[in-house]
Amino acid sequence: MVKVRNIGVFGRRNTGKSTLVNLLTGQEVSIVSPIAGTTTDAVRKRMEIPEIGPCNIIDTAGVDDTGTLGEQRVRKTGKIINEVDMAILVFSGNMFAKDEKDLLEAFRKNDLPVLVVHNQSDILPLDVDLSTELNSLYGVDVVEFSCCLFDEEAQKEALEQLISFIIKVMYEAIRKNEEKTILHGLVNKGDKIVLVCPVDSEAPQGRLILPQVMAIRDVLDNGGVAVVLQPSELEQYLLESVGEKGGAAGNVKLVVTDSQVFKEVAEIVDRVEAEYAASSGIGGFKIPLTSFSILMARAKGPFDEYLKGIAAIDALKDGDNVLILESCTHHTTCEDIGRVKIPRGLQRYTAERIAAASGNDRGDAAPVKLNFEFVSGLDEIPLDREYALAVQCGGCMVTRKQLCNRIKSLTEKRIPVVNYGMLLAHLSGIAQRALEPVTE
Ligand SMILES: Nc1nc2c(ncn2[C@@H]2O[C@H](COP(=O)(O)OP(=O)(O)O)[C@@H](O)[C@H]2O)c(=O)[nH]1
Ligand SMILES: [Mg+2]
Repeated sequence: MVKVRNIGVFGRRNTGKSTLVNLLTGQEVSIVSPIAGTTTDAVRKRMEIPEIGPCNIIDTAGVDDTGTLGEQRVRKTGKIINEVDMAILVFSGNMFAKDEKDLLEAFRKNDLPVLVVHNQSDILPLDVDLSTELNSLYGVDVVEFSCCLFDEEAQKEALEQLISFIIKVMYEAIRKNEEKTILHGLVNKGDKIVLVCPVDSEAPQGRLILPQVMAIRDVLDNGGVAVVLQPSELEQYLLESVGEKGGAAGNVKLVVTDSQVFKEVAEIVDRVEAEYAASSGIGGFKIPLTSFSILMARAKGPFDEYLKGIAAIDALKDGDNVLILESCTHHTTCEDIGRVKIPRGLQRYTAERIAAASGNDRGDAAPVKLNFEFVSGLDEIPLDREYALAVQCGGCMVTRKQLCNRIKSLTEKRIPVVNYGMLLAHLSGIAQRALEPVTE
């Protein structure tokens, strides 16, 4: 899967942002004019950057826009800061003042690498002292640039130099935000990783699902051995492998299973452990067991926040507000999980937990009503209400950075967050065991 990176172009009006975007992408995509405020909406254009691959260049409205409409545009620009992997800050005429400083501050808050471009340098060249000062104060590269050079060769050369700076900053961005692999830190050379992949009616025709493929690849990349089997083959395999190698040493490093069959798999693992203890007389032999959804949560999002969020599930009470964040709007199975499965499961679980806590039978628990609110895609999160919990979807359609930024806006307000997979694991009582191998 090829990843598309996002680059936002920011700055005041009339600094030549749209002209620069057009030049970079080699196409007339944004309307350019000397009238301030021409670009009213963010314009995205795809371009291929050498070494980096496909990128969306996002042209934004000037941050110095005024009036009600202007304010809306400025807000939208702020939203884009949350979505991009790196920023290009355009200024000109050596005017580096409040707007530019505010932007740098916003980038810094988001841990967003930035390249500063002094445009329109044909009109007024970049002041070298200013450049040095910006570099030492903010640690940014400042590139002197012009979109309107007469000499075609010189323009081409300048553009190439600019792109090489973009590549440099993008590398920094990638290094900072690279998604972790699904098994990061869990598999070393020679490790045997058993992947339990049920092929049932829910499995896609003729292929494996993404987390399974990712896990196989990760094992291969690390020189491990991937054993892929269905639940029905697991017990026999584990027994043989334990018998052969004689116990824990050099044996199965980890079993990863689909959550749907977690309990069944856990029972098998327990049986094998007990059988080994009985036949060898050596106790305490454990085969670590986790689930694909726990591994995905660990690879994709702010896992430590999710771990903290789990406690909040057990503190929910009647009338609490719960926010469901669906980052992929089109995916029907995800939608079903977010709109139906989680609300229903969470209310039932909470009712039973409250009943059990007060010594009542879970069977005649008083129903609990939670108020669910849904936010789709990267829409703005309504943070004016109090939420007892937020539940984020797996986030397969968004980047790690986008996901982490979104969740940061919640945790800053002390709203606990979990994700779909971890919530479902907790509701079905498997979270604790599935988390064990990944939380020591
Ligand atoms: N001389 C000169 N004019 C430029 C340069 N870049 C952009 N312009 C002009 O500056 C004006 C504003 O450009 P535009 O791209 O619309 O600015 P934006 O508001 O930042 O998007 C237009 O008239 C452009 O032709 C440059 O490097 N040199
Ligand atoms: Mg513009």
